[in-house]
Amino acid sequence: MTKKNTWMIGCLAAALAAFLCACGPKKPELHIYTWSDYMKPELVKEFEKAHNCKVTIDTFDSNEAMYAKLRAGATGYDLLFPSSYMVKLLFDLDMLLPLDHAKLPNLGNIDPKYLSLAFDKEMHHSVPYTLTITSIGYLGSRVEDFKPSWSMFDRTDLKGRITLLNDMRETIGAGLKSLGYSLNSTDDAQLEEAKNVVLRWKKNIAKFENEQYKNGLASGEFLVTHGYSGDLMLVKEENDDIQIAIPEEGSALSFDDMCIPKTAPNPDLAHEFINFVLEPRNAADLTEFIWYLCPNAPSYELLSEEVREDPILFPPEEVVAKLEMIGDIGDDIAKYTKVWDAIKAGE
Ligand code: N2P
Repeated sequence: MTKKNTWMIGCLAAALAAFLCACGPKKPELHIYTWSDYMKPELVKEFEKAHNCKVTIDTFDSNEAMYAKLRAGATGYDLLFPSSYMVKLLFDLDMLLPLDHAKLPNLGNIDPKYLSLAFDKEMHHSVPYTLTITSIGYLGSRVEDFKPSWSMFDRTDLKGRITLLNDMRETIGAGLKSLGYSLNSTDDAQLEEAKNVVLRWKKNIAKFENEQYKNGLASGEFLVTHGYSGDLMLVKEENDDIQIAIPEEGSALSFDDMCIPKTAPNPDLAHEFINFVLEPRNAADLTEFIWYLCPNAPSYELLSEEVREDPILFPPEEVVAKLEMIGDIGDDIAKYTKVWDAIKAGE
C-alpha cells in the first residue's frame, strides 16, 4: 500500500468514527396526534429525558379532521387523543390496539365516578385523558343581559360578534339541546328542527370556529363564543373579563381519551406515556396547565384550593345532572354528517 493510500484510509476511518460518534444510535420516537393546547411542554421534556426519546406532537382541531387523516392512510402515530365517541368508531373499525394493562400500573388512578360514565369502562383500548364541558364564553362587561342559554346565539344585537364551534356533534347537539331534545337524538324530525335552529344561528354568527375563537374572545373581536371549557379557561388567564357559563337547557360532557392505533410504530413507548400522564403529580400539573380536568382521583389533593373549588372543573351535582355525554350513535352518524353538510351549504 502506498503512503498516500494509507493516509486516505486513515482519514476515512477518522471521518467514519466522528460520524458514528455524532449520531449515536437513533433515539426512539413517540408521535402523538392530539388537540392543540393540550399538553404541558415541560412534562414532555421530562418524559423525553426519562426515556431518552424524542416526542413529536401534531395537532387536529376536530375529531372528524383527525378521523379523515387516519382514514386517508396516515400511519406514523403512536398515540391519539380523540373524544370517546370517535374512539368507539375507530375501535369498531378495528383500528385500535388493545391496551396492555401490565404496562399501565397507574390505571387504578382513574376516578371511578367518571370511569362509570365512560364507554370503555374496562379501559380495554382507551383511557380517559380529560373531561370537557361545552360552554359559552363571553365578555362580562360588554354583553348586556347575558343569559346562560343557547338563545344567546339568536341575539341580533351581537350579530357578527359570535362564534359557534366548527364541530358537528357539538353544534348540532347544541341545536337539539336548545329544543329540549337529547344531543344524541337520531330522530329525523328532531334533527331537521335542530338543523333549522343552527341555520338561524348561522345568520347571526361571524363563523364556525374551533381555534381562533380563543384569541378572538380574549381580544374582544368576539363577544360570545361557543367553546370547550378548558380553552375558555385558558384564555380567561389573558383577559379576566371573560366569563364562562353552562347553558341552562343543558350541554355536552365529553371525554377525550388516550388510545394507540394498531399501526403505531412504537406502542411500548405509547404505553409508557399513558402511564406517565396517569402519575398523580403529572395529572395535577396538566389540569392546572391545560385547564381540563384529568379525572385522576389521587391528583385532586395536589391541586390548589382555587382549582378544587372551580365550578367548571368540579361542577356541582345539579349542573352535572343537566349535562349529557356525547354518545356513540353508530351508523346514524351519517344523519349528522348530512345535516352538517346542509348547514355548511345553507344560507
Ligand atoms: C383542546 C380542545 C379539546 C377539547 N384545545 C375538545 N374535547
